[in-house]
Amino acid sequence: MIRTSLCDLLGIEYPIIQGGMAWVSTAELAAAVSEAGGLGIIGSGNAPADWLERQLEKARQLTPRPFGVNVMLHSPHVGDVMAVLRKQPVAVVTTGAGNPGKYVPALKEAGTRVMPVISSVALARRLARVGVDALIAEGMESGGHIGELTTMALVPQVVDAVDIPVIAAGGIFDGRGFAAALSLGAVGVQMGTRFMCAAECIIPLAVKECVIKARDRDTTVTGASTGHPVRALRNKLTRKYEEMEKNNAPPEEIEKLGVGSIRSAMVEGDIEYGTIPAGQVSAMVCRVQTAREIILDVMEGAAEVLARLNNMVVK
Ligand code: TUI
Repeated sequence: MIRTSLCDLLGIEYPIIQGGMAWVSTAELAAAVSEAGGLGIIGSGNAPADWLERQLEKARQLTPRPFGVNVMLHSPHVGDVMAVLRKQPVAVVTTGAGNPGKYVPALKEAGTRVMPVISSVALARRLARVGVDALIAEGMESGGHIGELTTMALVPQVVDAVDIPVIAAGGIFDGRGFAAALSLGAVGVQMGTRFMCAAECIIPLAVKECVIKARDRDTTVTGASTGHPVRALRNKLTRKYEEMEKNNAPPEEIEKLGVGSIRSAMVEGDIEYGTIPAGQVSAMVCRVQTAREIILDVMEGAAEVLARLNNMVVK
């Protein structure tokens, strides 16, 4: 089995973190991932603070193991969500879609490990200086809000720029991706898309079926003209985006298309006019598996890859 410094930093068995996906990463999924030896994350997305409080309670009932919360910094509730996390500290906070710098001191004071998701070297350097514990370098293969660089290009640049642990995200599905991440200098991986199809993930089966059916070119990036590019599975909504972007519609109009649309898909099951954020590895997801099966497949696969590569070294 493979252990890295991330296992000791977070008190986990396997260096695999589950992505904090809005309306997908609920207490059920997070607890299952933590119970299986990874780090489960509750995704607070745009949800209000009382939703998070109920999720924290549920997760604590389901597992005594450490878990984390992802804070989406664009959320209108970000202040209240941070206040909950100061009152009821969790082991780890990850952040997305912005610079969490001003929240770092209070989270650290509460004993929480802070691991922002970043998509550029500049923000990685800035956050390393304010004392975050690790960085999650996310390439544009990911689902959801993305930056410009691929995982292959971003991870080694971030590893070289900072002296704190780096976790790779974006485009990682199995032991091959895990081993690749370690090769780039990462101490672990974050995976989102594969966990969408975990048995313990409570999203509608219709959404899981879309991920399972997806082929290599079935994700697209919408909203680039608004400054908030989002990778999602192609459907009627992404076609509407494409049409509006082609016609140079005003960014405010395009932005409106997305409001509430992740919830429409993930809670209401609207697979046509909801947004289904999913990464380029969707094509590799071909069945529902438990969180434990997913984690063991990645870890066993990675050990095989590393052994195979080691055999190529000529002494
Ligand atoms: O955050 C994500 N994935 C997401 S967030 C989301 S909902 C959303 N809706 C509207 C606007 C924005 C988000 C759906 N999926 N992943 C982590 C991630 N963070 N990817 C890229 C970034 C990022 C981008 C810019 C992090 C920091 C950043 O900083 C800009 C700055 O302020 O310096």
